[in-house]
Amino acid sequence: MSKIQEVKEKVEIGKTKLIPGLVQEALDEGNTPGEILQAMVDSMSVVGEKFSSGEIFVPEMLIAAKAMSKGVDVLRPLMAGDTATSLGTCIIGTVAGDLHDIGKNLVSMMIESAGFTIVDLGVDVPAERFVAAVKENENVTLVACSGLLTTTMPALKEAVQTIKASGLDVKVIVGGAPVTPAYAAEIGADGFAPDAGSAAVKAKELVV
Ligand code: B1M
Repeated sequence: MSKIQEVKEKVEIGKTKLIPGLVQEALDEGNTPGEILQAMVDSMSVVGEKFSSGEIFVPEMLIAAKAMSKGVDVLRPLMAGDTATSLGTCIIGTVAGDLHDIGKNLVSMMIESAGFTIVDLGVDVPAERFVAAVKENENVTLVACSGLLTTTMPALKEAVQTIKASGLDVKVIVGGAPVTPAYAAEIGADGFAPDAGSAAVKAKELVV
């Protein structure tokens, strides 16, 4: 079995301690960081399907997520690229009621590599916290809000609308599995991206 296949399988079953070593071996085998990342993203899709079908439960989903995070830690320095901060500061967080952070962390990494300074508010971030963070930090040009649950889509709407109502001069980008371009437009976001790579492209586009 190839190392990349092994990474995929071991993330699925949450073998957290093995993952950093396996990711390194997959790199040594000549796989690119992007290919390894995609393998781990695919693992999480499998985990999601197994959860939906009742084959696994929240604890298994959680350990798989931890395993993926360990793998991302190994890839991060290789994917970070140029960290020039000329595009200003980006406040990022997962919206209120939502604890999913893997996608948000990948988006954060890619937006940082596009040239933003990142202030990460973590998960379960209330709308007002985004506004406060814009005021507390210097040269904030962008707020990035992630939401993974259909039940937290209203929180995404509240975040965008609270930021817009504050009158602060910042762009807002939204994304996450249930978010569509139409929903992003409907709630008044300036931008939407379906994945981490395109979030970085869109982020740059919004502020230059
Ligand atoms: Co949860 N979960 N989860 N979960 N979980 C999903 C999302 C789910 C689809 C699983 C399923 O049923 N198949 C489902 C949501 C269904 C729905 O709403 N339609 C679900 C559910 C139901 C739940 C709970 C309610 C389960 C329960 O308790 N009964 C619960 C909710 C807790 C809460 O948040 N309040 C819950 C809990 C959890 C864990 C804590 C156990 C764990 C998260 C751990 C963590 O994140 N640290 C977890 C996990 C791991 C998942 C799955 C399996 C994987 C998520 C993930 O990390 N994907 C997920 C199933 C799935 O996604 N297929 C699932 C990999 C990641 C790279 O992709 O996050 O989509 P993603 O990010 C992508 C894009 O979406 C996009 O770019 C990213 C990278 O390319 N993107 C943006 C994300 N944010 C963006 C922002 C942008 C732009 C793009 O601009 C700002």
